[in-house]
Amino acid sequence: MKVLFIEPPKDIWFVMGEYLPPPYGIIQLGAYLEKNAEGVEVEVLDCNAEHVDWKDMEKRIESSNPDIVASSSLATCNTYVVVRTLETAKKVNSDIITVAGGQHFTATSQESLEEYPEIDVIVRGEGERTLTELVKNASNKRALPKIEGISFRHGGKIVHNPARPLIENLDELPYPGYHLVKNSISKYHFAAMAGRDVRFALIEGGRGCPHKCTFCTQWQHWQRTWRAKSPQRIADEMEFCHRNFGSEFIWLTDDNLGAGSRIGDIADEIIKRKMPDDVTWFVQARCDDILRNKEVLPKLRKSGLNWVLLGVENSELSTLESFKKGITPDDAKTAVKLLKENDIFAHAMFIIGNRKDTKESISRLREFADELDPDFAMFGILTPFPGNEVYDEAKRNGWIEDTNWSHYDMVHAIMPTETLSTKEVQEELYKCYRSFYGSWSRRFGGIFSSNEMKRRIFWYMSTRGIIDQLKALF
Ligand code: B12
Ligand code: SF4
Repeated sequence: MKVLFIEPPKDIWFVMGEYLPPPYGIIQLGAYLEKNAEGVEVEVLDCNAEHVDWKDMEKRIESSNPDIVASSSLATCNTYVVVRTLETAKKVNSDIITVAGGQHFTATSQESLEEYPEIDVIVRGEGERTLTELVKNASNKRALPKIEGISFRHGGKIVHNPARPLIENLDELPYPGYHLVKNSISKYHFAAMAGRDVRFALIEGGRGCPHKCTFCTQWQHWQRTWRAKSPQRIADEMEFCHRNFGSEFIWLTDDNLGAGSRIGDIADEIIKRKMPDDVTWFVQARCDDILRNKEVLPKLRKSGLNWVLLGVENSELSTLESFKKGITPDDAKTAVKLLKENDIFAHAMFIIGNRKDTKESISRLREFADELDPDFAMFGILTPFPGNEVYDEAKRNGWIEDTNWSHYDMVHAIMPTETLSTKEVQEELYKCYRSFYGSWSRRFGGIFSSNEMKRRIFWYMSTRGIIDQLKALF
């Protein structure tokens, strides 16, 4: 039995400049299969790293001759490239079993199986155990109804088997399967964040989130729970990636830092590993978690944490409340200040385009961003991703104007607000970037900053035509 995982050719998210990320979800699944499905051969084809286009992909599938082809969308905007990948596999050999998974296909399992005949099976939610059971039983179609966590077609109908319970202890997972992409390791990078020649790796420290923001799909995907690897295990994985694959810029994929002493303990464990100073790491965080953990920020900085993406989201308390975010605009001000005081790059994310947004409220958001003055600001448009509450509400009310999934990337406007058309929301996004990065004093300060990361980001924002690309969208 051979399983070929394919990371399809994907468009980059242009507002972050140029990058090539390792296909973390599938190398994680591949490593789990190797450990738990004896005799199964695992291969990973990363089309982006190997410069494989659609025609070459066909040849690669032919020469690999797999029994199963599996692919992940990561985000909704990649739906069609996954479907095309599985279609290509079927074209090579219609007996290949095609499997899709990840957040988008989990949330749309019924619609996706109705719409895309090239998908045989969708693995919903956590993939490791479900995929392993599927692979072990792949030659016996009669076993499918017993496999928890899958959706598939049977007798002209779409069947959704019951959900599978989650893995209790994430420390039991194997280390991420970077060996499966070892020939591409030196190519993974995030130019704007760490430089073109710095090796970039992702590491997963936890799954899910205890919060329930309306615009986020994460908490629903992980069955409304939050589980974390131990601090020791997280530091071990960082060390493993650094020592074995030369990784120097590490993105911890967690969406929140977690409660209690956890994040400080992670810092202690990383410091104990005595990795070189040029091994740095990044994490996304809630503003209130930064406030709660202010005492340990110096220790985190010492452990190599040099960049934090803060979910600031909005400048109006009423909007934050409608998002069920559970923070205040003042929390954002304090969090940015604390990060800067600790020499940690403060990156803020804002969301525009909620139902009550007007030209005036978005203008106030721009003023707030200006006053907050993070080292780097990113603005996104509220997007009805299948699996978030915004999607359910928007669908119920008929607000969705654009049903092309490839536009669901928080850069394209998908729906209007009560007072702004979809096109006007798009224009407001451009104005946000132009107002933040167009200011001469900020631009000058950024390009000539003593902080290397800030210089790099401002250089990217001013030379890569990102603002022009945003203008071309309306
Ligand atoms: C790192 C990251 C990125 C990185 C790159 C990652 C990469 N490898 O390409 C960058 C910065 C480039 C990025 C960009 C974007 N991202 Co992003 N990103 C993440 C993040 C933080 C981690 C992803 C990860 O590796 N998770 C760990 C792995 C193990 O989890 P997983 O992929 O879900 O896989 C598990 C299961 O879902 C399942 N599974 C998944 N796929 C498959 C496939 C098969 C066959 C099977 C069997 C099972 C299976 O099994 C896996 C193990 O259990 C997630 C949030 C998160 N914590 O997951 C957001 C997230 C995936 N991103 C998101 C979004 C929206 C985007 C962007 C559109 C921009 C944005 N606004 O952030 C762009 C899209 C770019 C593009 N064209 O692909 C959303 C997706 C929402 C959605 N439904 O679309 C997420 C969930 C963030 C959020 N909280 O909303 N992202
Ligand atoms: S936005 Fe962040 S804090 Fe809110 S539910 Fe999603 S992951 Fe959790």
